[in-house]
Amino acid sequence: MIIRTVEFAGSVVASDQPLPGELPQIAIAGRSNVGKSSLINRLLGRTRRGVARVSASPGKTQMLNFYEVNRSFYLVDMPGSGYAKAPRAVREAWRELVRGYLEGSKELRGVVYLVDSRHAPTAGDLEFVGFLAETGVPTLIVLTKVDKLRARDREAGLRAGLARHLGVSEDQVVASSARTGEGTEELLGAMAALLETEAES
Ligand SMILES: Nc1nc2c(ncn2[C@@H]2O[C@H](COP(=O)(O)OP(=O)(O)O)[C@@H](O)[C@H]2O)c(=O)[nH]1
Ligand SMILES: [Mg+2]
Repeated sequence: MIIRTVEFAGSVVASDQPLPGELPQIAIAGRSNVGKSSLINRLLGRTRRGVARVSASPGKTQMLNFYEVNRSFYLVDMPGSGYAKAPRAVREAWRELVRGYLEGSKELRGVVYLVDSRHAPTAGDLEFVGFLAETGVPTLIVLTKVDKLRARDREAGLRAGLARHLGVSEDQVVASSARTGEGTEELLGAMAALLETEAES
């Protein structure tokens, strides 16, 4: 997939709010600081002037940001998970927004879920991926920041181990680095494949 145009299309702050338009969507999610903004900028080819802000104060944004790509689909930037140390009310609002969107959007073609390659998946990661499995939305898992791993850790069956841990198949897992660009083409290809499939219902 070649990225030709990217335009901010709007934000959604409540699950009963209409989406910015009717185009098919790929959503991207992961807990705060996992490297989501960096990866979005890498995917969309904006390493210098970012479309998604790399956060200085992570975890603040509680909205879905829609970026219209190639006038043909939305990449939806989901807020960092509400499982961390956020106050209960913030976590509940997050859950309602994210679950409402994932369950309700008719044009959602897939979710890209990010996990930090240096740590085992958290309880929040497991819960989120479990929820995706329940809703049946096609899921890609991206291991982030693999440039930070030592070579021997990389060779130790990282993708297979994570796939087993999360209960997904190994070919759903992409190793990536926003720093080196590793995995970008593979992920764009997988996203293009999801966009080619028809919505299920
Ligand atoms: N080494 C390395 N650092 C990264 C990578 N991606 C993100 N980071 C760093 O991780 C931190 C969080 O990144 P950010 O994209 O804001 O994460 P977000 O909170 O998930 O949007 C920042 O300091 C980034 O520079 C990567 O691929 N490699
Ligand atoms: Mg961010």
